[in-house]
Amino acid sequence: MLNLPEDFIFGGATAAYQAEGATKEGNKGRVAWDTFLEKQGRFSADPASDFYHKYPVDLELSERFGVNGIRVSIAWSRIFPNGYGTPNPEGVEFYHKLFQECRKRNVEPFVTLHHFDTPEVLHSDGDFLNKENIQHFVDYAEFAFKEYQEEVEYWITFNEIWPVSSGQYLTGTFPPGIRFDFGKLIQSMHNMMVAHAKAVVLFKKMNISGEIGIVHSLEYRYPYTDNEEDKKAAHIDDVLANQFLLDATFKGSYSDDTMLAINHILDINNGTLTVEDEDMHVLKQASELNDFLGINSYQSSFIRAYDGENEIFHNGTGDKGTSVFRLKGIGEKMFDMDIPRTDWDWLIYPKGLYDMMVRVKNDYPNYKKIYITENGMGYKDDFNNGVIEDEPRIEYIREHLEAVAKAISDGVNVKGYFLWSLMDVFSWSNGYNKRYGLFYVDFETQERYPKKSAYWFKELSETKIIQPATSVSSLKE
Ligand code: BGP
Repeated sequence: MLNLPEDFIFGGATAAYQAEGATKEGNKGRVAWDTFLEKQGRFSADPASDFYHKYPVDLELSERFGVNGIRVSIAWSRIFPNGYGTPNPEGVEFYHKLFQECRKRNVEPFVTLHHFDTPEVLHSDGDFLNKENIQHFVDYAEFAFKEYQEEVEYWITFNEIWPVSSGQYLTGTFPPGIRFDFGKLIQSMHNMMVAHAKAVVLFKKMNISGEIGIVHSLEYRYPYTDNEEDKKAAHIDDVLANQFLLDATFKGSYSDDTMLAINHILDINNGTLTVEDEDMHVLKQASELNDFLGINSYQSSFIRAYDGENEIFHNGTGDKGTSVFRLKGIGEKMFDMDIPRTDWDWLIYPKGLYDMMVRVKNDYPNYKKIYITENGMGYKDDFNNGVIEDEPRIEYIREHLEAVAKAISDGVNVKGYFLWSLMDVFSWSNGYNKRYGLFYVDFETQERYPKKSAYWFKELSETKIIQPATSVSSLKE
């Protein structure tokens, strides 16, 4: 059996919009998601997990179950309801109380400034396609660094630039719901990286204690077959989702190989990218200043060459086998390999996580350290009188932690793992039936129930030994 290091963080992850609920309380400003979800009418971010009121319960549970780190995000629109201007005292105070509670429970907060929830005023003014909004983000970051410097040691600028930009401009599953606009997609990713870089440079200039990094969703792309077309397709898809952002983060420039693939994608799809000298200057400056990289990883992709028209069907209901993802001149995601997948068609392939960590170490040797900031299994948990036997989730976590332990023994500097999610939360494009938590949330009563995985995680955190699910002797404490 494999071990994890003594000083390892055994964390749980959340995000403001998915956990807090209370979207109309405390003078919070609206976010684009509020309007987007109202129009869809499927579900809303109220009540979510009511973390706005229940955070003391979740942190008490964390402490009791060996969770010694938590990812939370600040809702920008609680602090600045319109994205800029005068701070809202109730919002500012809420996060002071939250961080103090984390300290009280010995749970280290890793705080994200932007987890998909730009204030609506700025979002409808172009979000990060509008360069003025970069400055609003940096001003908000500066306020947060100053205000919470006594309580927060670990800062994350952005959560997942690829998924948020592709949700907005490629798949249309995020507001403003635009599809197949590759120009906007890549421009948004670049501009968000500039915003990240400016915030990092500022943080270091402010000379306050603590560390700063970024979280990328990094999912390995493998060719479907060994033929040259599929290898090329997997490479182009990888550049779009992974390499473009890794280059920006750690090289502070886009390599020729990266730009070849990006220009190919833009040419085929009639898009353009504008990059200014000033942007590249700040990317370069920040590239040596990141204290850590957060990797979010849930699945891997197997890509086959594809030259037909763009076509995407998002499986947002858990009807296994309904996903379609084919991009013109890039590639098509394949699902018919002998690899298990979740009901949402996410391929369970822990080797992909291992390969990605090793790749970061080899290709971006200035990465300093890695936290796995999200990994976990969306599952339709069976609630049986308060007992939730979620063995498939334990198995999923176990296999991925083994990949982490193996990467560590192969020289990758990994310092922690945050399970997505600490407790069940609201899922952006799937609603409430896709559960990930260690703690089951009854969304009507807001009661929490530790799942079998929580007992397993507690043992793991105490022993640092990655055991099979059968090691959990009892579901009662
Ligand atoms: C990541 C996001 C999280 C979370 C997770 C699970 O991309 O950072 O916010 O939602 O994915 O995704 P989903 O809820 O779509 O299953």
